Amino acid sequence: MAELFTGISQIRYEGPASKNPLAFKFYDAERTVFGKPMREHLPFAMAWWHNLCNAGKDMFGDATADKSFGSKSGTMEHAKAKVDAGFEFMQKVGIRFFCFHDVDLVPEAEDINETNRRLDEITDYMLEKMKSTGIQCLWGTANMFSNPRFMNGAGSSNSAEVFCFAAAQVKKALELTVKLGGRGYVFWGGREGYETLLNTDMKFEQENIARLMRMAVNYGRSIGFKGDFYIEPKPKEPMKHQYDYDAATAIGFLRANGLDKEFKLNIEANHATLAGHTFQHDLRVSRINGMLGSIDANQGDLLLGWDTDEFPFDVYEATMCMYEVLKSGGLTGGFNFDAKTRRPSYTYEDMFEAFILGMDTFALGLIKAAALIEDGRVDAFTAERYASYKEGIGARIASGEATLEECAAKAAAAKAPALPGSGRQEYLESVVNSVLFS
Ligand code: XUL
Ligand code: CO
Repeated sequence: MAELFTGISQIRYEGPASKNPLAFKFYDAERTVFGKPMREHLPFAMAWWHNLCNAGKDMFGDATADKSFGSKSGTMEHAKAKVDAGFEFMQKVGIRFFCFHDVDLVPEAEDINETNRRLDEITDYMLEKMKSTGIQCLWGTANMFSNPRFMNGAGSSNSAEVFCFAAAQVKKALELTVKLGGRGYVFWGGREGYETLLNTDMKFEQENIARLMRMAVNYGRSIGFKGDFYIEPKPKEPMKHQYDYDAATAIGFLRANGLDKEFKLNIEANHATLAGHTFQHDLRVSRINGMLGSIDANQGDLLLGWDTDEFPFDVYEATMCMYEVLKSGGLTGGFNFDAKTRRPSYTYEDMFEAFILGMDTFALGLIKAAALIEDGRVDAFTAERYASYKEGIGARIASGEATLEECAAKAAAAKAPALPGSGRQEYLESVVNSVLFS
């Protein structure tokens, strides 16, 4: 196989002073931070769909990038060329994982049996590459939102035939994930939602989504899938309302349907902000519920109201993300760059520079989050803020022993409580700045 990205060699760490666009400034894979090498903290993954399939087409204009990789789109030859390109790219940039949807890998045929045959062929080819490079699969998923048949959703479709087709895709995508040794399997409910409540049986639709997930768990476990299932929340887009709105909603749904032991969450930065939260908020909700599994590492544009899937460059956000990840004891999944270069950044160099940006941003986030924890002032202040629950009536409340009457008696004896201590937000923000910029 001929080299595709000629003129671009292995991307190396050159340090913060480097001006080389094709070098890492902060991501130093072997550098130990918080007790382990950066590459162990940061299992980065390439999203097959963005990096190898997306050529910059949007609803106002055609593709700007050439992702043909030397062959004709819609053919198995092109599917193989994408595998070649993807593995060369991942090796050169030093990425050890990838994520895929079924239809990212091969062109979909009219007949699902033919699509599945193509998927078998391409994954045989991918397995060879995985063996020779050591690159692994982070997670797999089924695209149950692009084809017109999924206009009303997959598990939530009003059509039982469509539900069955979705089930067939999930079955195959699970088999492929097992074949490729994937760490996880994702459900992103792209069209699992509604456009209008006037035609929607919300209760039935949500129950059916849970049924599809339960079927997937049962089948996955029966074929030896030992990884985590993930829900990837998103509030809207493409649907007006999506049922997996945010982390809290998805956790409630999983618990209500007895799926919370099998599932964790895959939190995407841009989805959290679309839900009106910070990225850190959804990570925190997942972490405190023991369900932070994996991350779709990208960034939105707060001036735009849609999912822009930008490569992350906001070091403050990455620091707060890595703070949650370190407090969570790491991820069972990884950091998937569910991100695309901007439409005017259409060259092969741009693809590399985008990953360098994302990896450097998360490396900085890791370094700064570790420094914030080691500094200790933020954590110590937060712990101290709840000191009144350490003894007396506070301790009895926290242990669940206190009664309403007991609390009321305490309040009556004191006549009125003193004001709680200052929240000192401005002081804490300046601590963060001093850690970030020292
Ligand atoms: C869409 C999105 C998806 C999922 C996988 O917003 O994030 O690419 O990550 O289906
Ligand atoms: Co995503």
